[in-house]
Amino acid sequence: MANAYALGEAASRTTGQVDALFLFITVVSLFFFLLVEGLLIYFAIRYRKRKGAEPSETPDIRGSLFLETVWILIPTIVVASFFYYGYMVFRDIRTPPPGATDIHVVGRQWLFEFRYPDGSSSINELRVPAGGPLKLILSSDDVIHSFYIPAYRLKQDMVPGQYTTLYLHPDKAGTYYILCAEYCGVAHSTMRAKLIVMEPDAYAAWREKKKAPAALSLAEQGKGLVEKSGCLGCHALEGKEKIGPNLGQDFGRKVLLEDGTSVTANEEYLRESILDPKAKVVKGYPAVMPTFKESLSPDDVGAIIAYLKSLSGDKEKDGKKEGEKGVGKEEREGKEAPSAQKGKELAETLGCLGCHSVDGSVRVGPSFEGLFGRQVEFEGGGKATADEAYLRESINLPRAKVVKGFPDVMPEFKGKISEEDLSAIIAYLKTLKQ
Ligand code: HEC
Ligand code: HEC
Ligand SMILES: [Cu+2]
Repeated sequence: MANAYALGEAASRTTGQVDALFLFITVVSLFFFLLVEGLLIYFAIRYRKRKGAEPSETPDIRGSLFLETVWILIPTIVVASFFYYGYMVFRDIRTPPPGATDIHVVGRQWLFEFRYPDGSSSINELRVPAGGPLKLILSSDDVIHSFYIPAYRLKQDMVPGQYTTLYLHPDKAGTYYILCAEYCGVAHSTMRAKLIVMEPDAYAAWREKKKAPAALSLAEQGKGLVEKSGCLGCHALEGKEKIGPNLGQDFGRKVLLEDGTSVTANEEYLRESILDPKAKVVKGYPAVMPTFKESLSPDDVGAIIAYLKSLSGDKEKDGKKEGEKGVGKEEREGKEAPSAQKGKELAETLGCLGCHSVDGSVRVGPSFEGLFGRQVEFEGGGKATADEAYLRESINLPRAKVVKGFPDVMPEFKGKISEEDLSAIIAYLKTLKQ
């Protein structure tokens, strides 16, 4: 997998495409490199100055139209073929596959969060069935990250305040690394997640076993937000228009703008329309829509967009099937006693160790070493003993009590990790004596 020329393992169709392109460019370049260098060395030897040879006059050679044409034409064809082949692969990778499942991915210092159509979410683990294509809608909560799947040969920036997209074809079951490929702060190197592609049967069985998904699907959460935020005062869904355009129009349609240009109504356009409505004003409408930057979180906007998409024409295709087809967060099975070993693995995979050391040194957060039973002082006064209840709260809702002298940057894990996992992590923390 690590080897870019390992053509054998086609984890995804993009793997083979990118590798073949790479191989083509390398082989052609190598051929011309050897040809040119070979001739150079050959001529240098063949026409070298020999000892005792008569000095001879350099022949007066003028241009050769034939030769010059050949050496302009051949490199032009070679370079044009690189471009053409590269462009064809690029175009195929960027073309939306029909029927793709939407998954929102948020990059955060230093973890990846995945939000699925059924309303569930997971951290550092993207679990999907093999076969169906995926559309990842990427964004960032803080700085620029880069979403990189080496086994698929795909990489895409995650930019704060903007959506970017990446299409995946999980063709082959297996576990693949997802890495952050853009330096994003001290714990950048620990920012990694797993893409777990399961056989459809195994996936269905796993979903069957896991607990019911979150109460509301992503689109349903979006519906609630649209009703609550007053959008419907200005927008009808269908039929007679109010002040703004109807919200139930087709996703992906062309929208004519006031300045005469047009845009495709994709996720990025919808996001911008909600957060920065003045940036692109729809033709024939007054620019009166207020911004919702302050009142809607990035997660809320993602949910609203899922709702707007479900209203549009492809609701049969996407909205209904989400129930069975959508992918959900992992609920680890089994009721075994919380084991410190499992807690250790979790602390690694969830990115805790990116911010917390286990050797007493201070990273972004306090060290885990000797934490259990320690007296902790809080920002703004107050103290507590680090007992189980305290650890539990610190992990679920870190904002509730912020440790003195540390920034309030730890992400919430409430609802992102199961009860068993939490117990396992706490069991692990208890083993880290000084
Ligand atoms: C004060 C009235 C008003 C409110 C409230 C309002 N909008 Fe708008 N909206 C408009 C108008 C007018 C336009 C068309 C002009 C423009 O593009 O700014 C528009 C445009 C849009 C567009 C682009 C539509 C298209 O067809 O291209 C979207 C999407 C949108 N609004 C979503 C929302 C959402 C979601 C909310 C609630 C969170 C909301 N709006 C609240 C008045 C409003
Ligand atoms: C983005 C960096 C970051 C990540 C990731 C992170 N933490 Fe933290 N954590 C902090 C910071 C900063 C503090 C101190 C401020 C506070 O209390 O919120 C903290 C505080 C804590 C505390 C309280 C420590 C004390 O001395 O009282 C515990 C327990 C804790 N984290 C556990 C975890 C666990 C378990 C994980 C993984 C599931 C995790 N953290 C992931 C940054 C992080
Ligand atoms: Cu990153």
